[in-house]
Amino acid sequence: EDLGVVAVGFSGGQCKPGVDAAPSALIESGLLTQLRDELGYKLHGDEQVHLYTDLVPKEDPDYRGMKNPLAVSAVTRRIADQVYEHSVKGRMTLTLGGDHSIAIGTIGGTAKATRERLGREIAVIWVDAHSDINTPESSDSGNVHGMPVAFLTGIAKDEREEYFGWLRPENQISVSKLVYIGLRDIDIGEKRILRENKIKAFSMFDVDKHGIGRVMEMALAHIGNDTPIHLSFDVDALDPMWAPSTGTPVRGGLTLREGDFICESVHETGNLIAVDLVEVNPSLAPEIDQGAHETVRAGCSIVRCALGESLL
Ligand code: DIR
Ligand code: MN
Ligand code: MN
Ligand code: MN
Repeated sequence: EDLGVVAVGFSGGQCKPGVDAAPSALIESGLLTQLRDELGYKLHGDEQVHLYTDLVPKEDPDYRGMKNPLAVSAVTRRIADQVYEHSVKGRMTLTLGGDHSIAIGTIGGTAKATRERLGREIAVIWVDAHSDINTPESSDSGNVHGMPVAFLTGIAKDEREEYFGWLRPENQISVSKLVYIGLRDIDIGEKRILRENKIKAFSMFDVDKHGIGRVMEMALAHIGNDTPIHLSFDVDALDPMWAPSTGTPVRGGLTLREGDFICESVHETGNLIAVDLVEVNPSLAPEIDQGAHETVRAGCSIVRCALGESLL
């Protein structure tokens, strides 16, 4: 099977340096080699980590409270093109981030490619401790990695091309085809948005109450069984015990096995078209070397499970 790989060394959607080093760390630990040699994928792409420095302007003042708005908009616009080029050819697409703002590009790209190729809307499974659905106005932090879902659904928008106005209807997803898993740290404004838009969300409460097996049945039933699925996995969905090296760790998260199970279940549908793995930050951890190693290892496991490892 063909696999398009996009390695995104970008950290401008939040304020902590280091998340840009994740793709190299994941690749150096052998992830792509495993996908090629053990899972049998034919890899496509330039096999280089993109830093997009040419797209980062010298001056990038806050706009509607957003930090680095011109840079994040320009970089995600470029990522949307990269992902689109793979996805429109029918390739499974893997994007290694980078902070979660990059999903504006990855999902913007697959949404457009899938409309063109299959005439279909995609569904998105967003696995995260956070719901990343702040509007610029509801955000306390101004970090765009807390806003990608708002821009992708049209809940947040801007007229100006250079401030995400480049997102067109064909790049967007509908709120009814969005499902969250793993939530446990949601801002007040986000809660209102989730409620008002009746968005399907399985928090850690639901994982504890029903078990991950039943949660995945319900999540996939909501999506329907022949809808193309884009899986966007924020490593902070995992408990810091398994993934300490991330910008905003929140205790009480998924076990690594629960994270792997989510990915295996999505793979098993046969409808997966794209995977993002984001927010691995090898420079952050209480015990840095050990923590970074464990987090990279967890990230590799998540990706391998999504791409079909360990299903008989
Ligand atoms: C917070 C934290 N909700 C914000 N968000 C994220 O900044 O909007 N941390 N995504 O990963
Ligand atoms: Mn998160
Ligand atoms: Mn996130
Ligand atoms: Mn398979």
